[in-house]
Amino acid sequence: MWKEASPRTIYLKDYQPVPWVIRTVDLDFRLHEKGTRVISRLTLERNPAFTGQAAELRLDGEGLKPVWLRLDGSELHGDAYGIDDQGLVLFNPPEQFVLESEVELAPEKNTTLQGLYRSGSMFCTQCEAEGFRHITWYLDRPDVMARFKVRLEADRDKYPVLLSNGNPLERGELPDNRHYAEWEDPHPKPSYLFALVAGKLKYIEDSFETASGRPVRLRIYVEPENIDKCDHAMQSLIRSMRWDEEKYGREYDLDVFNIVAVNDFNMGAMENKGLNIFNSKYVLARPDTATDDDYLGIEAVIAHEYFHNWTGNRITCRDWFQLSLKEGFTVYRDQEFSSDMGARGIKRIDDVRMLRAHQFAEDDSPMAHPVRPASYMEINNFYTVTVYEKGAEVVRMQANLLGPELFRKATDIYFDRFDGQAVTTDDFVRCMEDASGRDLTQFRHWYDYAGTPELTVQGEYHPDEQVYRLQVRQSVPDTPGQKNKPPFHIPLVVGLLDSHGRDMPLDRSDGSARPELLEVMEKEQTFEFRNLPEAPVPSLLRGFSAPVKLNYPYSDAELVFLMAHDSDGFNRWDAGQELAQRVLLKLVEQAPEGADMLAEFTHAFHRALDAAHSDPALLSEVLSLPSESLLGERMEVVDVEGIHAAREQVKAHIGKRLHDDLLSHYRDLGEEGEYQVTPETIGRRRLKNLLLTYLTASGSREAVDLCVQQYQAGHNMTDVIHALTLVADGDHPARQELLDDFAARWHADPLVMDKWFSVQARSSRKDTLERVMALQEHPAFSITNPNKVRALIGSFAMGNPFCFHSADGKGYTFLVDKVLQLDGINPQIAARLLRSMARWRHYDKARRELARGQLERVAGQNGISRDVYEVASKSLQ
Ligand code: 0A1
Ligand code: ZN
Repeated sequence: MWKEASPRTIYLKDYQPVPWVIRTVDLDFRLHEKGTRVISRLTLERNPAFTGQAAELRLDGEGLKPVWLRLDGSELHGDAYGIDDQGLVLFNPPEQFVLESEVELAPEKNTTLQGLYRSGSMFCTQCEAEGFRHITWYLDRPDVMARFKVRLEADRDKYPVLLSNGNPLERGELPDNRHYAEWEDPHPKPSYLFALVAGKLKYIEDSFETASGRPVRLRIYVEPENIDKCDHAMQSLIRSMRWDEEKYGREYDLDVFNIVAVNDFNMGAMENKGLNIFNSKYVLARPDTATDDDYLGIEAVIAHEYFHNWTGNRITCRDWFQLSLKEGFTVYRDQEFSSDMGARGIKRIDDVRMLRAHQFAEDDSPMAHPVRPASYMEINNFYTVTVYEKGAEVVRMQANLLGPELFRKATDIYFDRFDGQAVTTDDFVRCMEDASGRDLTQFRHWYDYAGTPELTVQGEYHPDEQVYRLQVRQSVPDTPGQKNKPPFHIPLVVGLLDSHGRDMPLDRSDGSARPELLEVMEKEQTFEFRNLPEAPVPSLLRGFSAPVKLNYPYSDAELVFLMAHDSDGFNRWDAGQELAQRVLLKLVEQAPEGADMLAEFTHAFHRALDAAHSDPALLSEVLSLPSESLLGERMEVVDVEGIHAAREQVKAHIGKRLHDDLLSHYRDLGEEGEYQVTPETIGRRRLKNLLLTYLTASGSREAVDLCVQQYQAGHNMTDVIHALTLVADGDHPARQELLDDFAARWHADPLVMDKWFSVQARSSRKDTLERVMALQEHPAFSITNPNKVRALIGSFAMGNPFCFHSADGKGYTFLVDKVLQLDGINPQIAARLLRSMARWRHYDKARRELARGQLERVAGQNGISRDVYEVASKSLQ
């Protein structure tokens, strides 16, 4: 906690290697319900890479109660060291020495969920980014990589399972009904990858043989009642291990790989070496408890954490500014894995939908920052969609610029060159350059500058020359601390459609070997295509080839044409979305042409719905309306009520006009046989549930009854929760009955109850805020559990713009009350919630004033955390 003055800002430009390095770490944990002790033995020596002058050595350590300290075996004299609230300083240590210490911790009181803490009846840890300093004195920074040996001891009955990183050594019994286990990790690692778990857990086990024949024992540990919900996670792990061998030539490197699911966790999961710790949301699944999206999320997060073993652990980050080195690349890898396992086209649409909704919004907010930030107050605030998802797009662009062979060559160079080191995003890009012989100097702007570039494109056909010219202009908006940015290097993939909707052969006047790939490098640039017998319709930014906003003056008719014919599935979908946005925005404006446009749109919708042989998954993407927040982003001043009303109007119109057709398609798509998680079955369920949404919006009695029937049939959680969501959004007489029924059935399953909280918090009913407040008293709610906070308060603030931004400002006041309450419990979660206010300047004057007042209330609070202070103060800038 900081007090009066503003907290410090840390700058990338100040990076310095450490004066001393740690070679080995021996840790001994004596776990107790009260008075846990940690004994540490570090071997330190001067860092040959450090050239500066340093007489003293500063070790990080926060909230540690010192018991004793020894240097080379002798107790340290009081004048040889100092301790403050940041750590331990040794005033004049020798060139090489052993530092031993014992500290006392209180994990049972740790609600921040960083460092060592308790989740339910177990002990566990979370050390990224700077949690290890809450465990013992250390050089808690990623460029210090050491070999760890860990011994843990605890009560034998309460904590029969004792886990840490690496391979197991011996275990044994101790007096007083205690026992111990020893673990050794042969791979040097930074402290943020340290982990331990102690608890009464059950596991499922499988095995994997690596390509070079190394057997690996795989286990997933969970609380006993969840043992029947681990199979999907295990299968996902096995598929990830095989995929990384096949696609990147990366094998696993320990004898065991353990995963533990915990209920109290700040994020999705953590890639600790050989011992991944997961939020139980990303492990546990059974058809009656988890939705299709949960299943897909589990597959993606299991893969993500596994892939970190190479991209993050073997090769890690030099400093936290380089976070996207591991996160951007690993997200790119998990996206590709999911695409290979499932439906590539759908995955791309879902990823881009999410990027546009969240990352574009962040980039256009006071919290905007580059993929590689230049400064931060609190690093935990930089685990963002920009570092993760935009970072993945930046890797994707490089992969596409190089093509698959050269990209593989580049990643081989990367793994070979940097194994065992802590490196930078620049080192990564240099591998791309070395593999391809290309100069990516200008491309590096993607890492250094924030803001979403905008491309404005115009086309001109010259019949006399049979030439088509595309003029492309780029601009990158100003963002906090960054103005007048230089032009980026933007890969713009295009196609040209003839009047029948077929791709025309592309022949660039500059003779380019990949004519579909326009490399936009200048502020303004013209690309010429020749030998075109007729004027084409351009299909631009195919596959979303760069994370940019695109402006091209398409007529509505051209969008309809692209929707029907574009050979690029992504752009077919995107044309439909653009059309839908236009209609919705016209209705928001209440423009006279809105009604005609809606009629046209409904026609197009109907045609798409009835088209023979369409893929249900893609159809469900095409027929989904853009979200309220996305529409808000297209408006100068967000019209909260107007947007909500327009979306409701369109849904109701389609629901009524196409009622019987929707109904018959709904019936055709009905559940058949046993629940399966395949791209086909997921696609069918998505479409079926979307159709039910439109039907319900029609207000017909029949439709609402269908929801109740679908709920009661209870085939799987996907169908059940969707039906409940629809019923909970209105005032159907069965509403309360179904909500009560659900809670009665699932009250003991925390993950399922999260869905119940979230459904109610997302409802657009007038009484939603009141309900959300009341639900905080529900026995299944807990303010100290991040999943619960996200399900109830997060869903309200981030997933319900209509109610959260209500004109009376009550949403803002409630949120800030919760942020201030949570700040004393878990600052990371508090800061994340507060981000929902960051775009306050995009609203009307009355809302702006209300929001500003609340943000000032936070910023003016004495003793708030660095995490929350940073978000509040930057939001107000
Ligand atoms: N590295 C993890 C995410 C993670 C980050 C921070 C955490 O605590 C503050 C926890 C997890 C990942 O990318 O999955
Ligand atoms: Zn990650």
